[in-house]
Amino acid sequence: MRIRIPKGWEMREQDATPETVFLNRRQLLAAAGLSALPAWAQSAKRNEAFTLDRPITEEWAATGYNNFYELNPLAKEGLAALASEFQISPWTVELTGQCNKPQKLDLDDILKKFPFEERLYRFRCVERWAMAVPWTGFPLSLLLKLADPKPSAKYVRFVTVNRPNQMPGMKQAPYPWPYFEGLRMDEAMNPLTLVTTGMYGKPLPKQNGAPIRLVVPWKYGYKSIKSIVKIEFTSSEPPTLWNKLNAQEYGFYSNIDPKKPHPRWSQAIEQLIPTMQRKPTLLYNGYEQYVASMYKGNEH
Ligand SMILES: Nc1nc2c(c(=O)[nH]1)N[C@H]1C(S)=C(S)[C@@H](COP(=O)(O)O)O[C@H]1N2
Ligand SMILES: [Mo]
Repeated sequence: MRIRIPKGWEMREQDATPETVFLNRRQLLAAAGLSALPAWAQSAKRNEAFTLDRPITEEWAATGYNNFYELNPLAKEGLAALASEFQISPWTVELTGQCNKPQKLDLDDILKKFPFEERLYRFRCVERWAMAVPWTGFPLSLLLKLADPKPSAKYVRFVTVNRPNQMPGMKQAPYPWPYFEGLRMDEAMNPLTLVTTGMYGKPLPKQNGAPIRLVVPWKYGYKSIKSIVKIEFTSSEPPTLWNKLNAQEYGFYSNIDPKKPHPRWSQAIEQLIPTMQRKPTLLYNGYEQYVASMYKGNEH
């Protein structure tokens, strides 16, 4: 029997170059030191536990249609251009309040310290627009545990950076800046609650809350606070910006519920950007199995 030895030009590529062709383009560029992607983004594997009932929103839509009142309280489009002065490096996040190890963490330390993964999450604004995004991040619980919260820590308060000279919207509207939000301790420690530094495999764009934000997928979007500089453990329920502005319309919990209308509109339907295709709203945005046990049903 004659063994036919393939000619060089007949060889499949992976026979010729055993290692490299099994790397994807992103990894190849990174190996050559040519990638703009940071190491944490390259190593973040998709967590297959989180699946969607809809396509991933096109990146241009999720990064081009935003709510970030510090940049512009009146518009959702064109916010990237308004963020040109916003400096996101260096950046520190302070852990403080009812904890044994208060500390300030440099963003670079955070990026090195935690096991980054990619998760596909549905995201729903209280105004009814919705999207589905691949976020890169890690569970907030890991960051909180670093500070060793005391038993008296029952809630967590989050604060956004306060830079009126870099964020033109802050001088446009008389909100009680800086933006502030909060979660109950069990919500903050829930494995779904994600600290996020990237989306679509890249660092977060400024208009989406660079360099570090929260993503709380079973709650209306305003709970997912952007550009965080301070995380404080508190013994009582912290005030939140939207609740302070209008307590009738925006509660502390803000869990997504199709049966609980906003005082000015129904929440039964949501609309997927950019087509605004209508979809039924899901209880807890479809995350009931992960979060329902935390609630008695009277939270709002
Ligand atoms: N600091 C800060 N965080 C914020 C907001 C904001 O105006 N300022 N808007 C919230 C609202 S209302 C929504 S719907 C989401 C929007 O996130 P996205 O622009 O990434 O879609 O961010 C939330 N986080
Ligand atoms: Mo929102």
